[in-house]
Amino acid sequence: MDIETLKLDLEERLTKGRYEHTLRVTDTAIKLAETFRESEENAKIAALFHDYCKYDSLEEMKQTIASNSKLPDLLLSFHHELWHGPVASLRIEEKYGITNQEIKDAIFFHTTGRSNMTKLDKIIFLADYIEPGRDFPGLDEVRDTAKIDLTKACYLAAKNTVRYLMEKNRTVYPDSFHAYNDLNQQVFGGMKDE
Ligand code: DGI
Ligand code: FE
Ligand code: FE
Repeated sequence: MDIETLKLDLEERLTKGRYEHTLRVTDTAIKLAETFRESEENAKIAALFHDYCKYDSLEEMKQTIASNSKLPDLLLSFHHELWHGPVASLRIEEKYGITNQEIKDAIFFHTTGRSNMTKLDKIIFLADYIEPGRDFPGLDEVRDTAKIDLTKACYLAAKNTVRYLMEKNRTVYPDSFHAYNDLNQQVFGGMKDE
């Protein structure tokens, strides 16, 4: 795949701000891959494509989800912000022939996370959260943790996201809860709550 062609495609599909976010996520993901010994090439491709469908028409995404058995219909009962990752995981196979399941999954789950996240899932989920353009409460702790413990940093990001959604009275997609619970058990050793 020619990265320069892909970047031109991204620049056309995304706003300037979103394109710049994508480049910052890509840099961050490559650094995390280096630190935590994951394929830098896979991190780069997954990061470049993670928001590929961010501005696709809602009608078109709805049709794609409803008609494709790989995308759960449950998505349609939740906020449309959750659609762009799963839809992108299909589009990049159609348009760029990307069949690598790890890359497709990291893109699919980048917004919510999931149970049993792969290392690449964690890298993309975290890079999207901590890229230098972001500014959330609690971000400094997540950024510091990301230098030494990938799973714990993802746990903090997942916890902050679930808490934020609840505070705003938004619904929480099941995979976001599954990510939170599973990362909690990975960090705290799966001890029974006391
Ligand atoms: O695409 P980005 O803006 O870079 O970031 P993203 O894909 O992580 O998140 C997009 C939005 O999705 C963000 O405003 C928070 C929201 N979101 C994340 N998890 C959930 C969620 N919204 C709902 N309703 N439920 C979730 O579980
Ligand atoms: Fe996104
Ligand atoms: Fe993003």
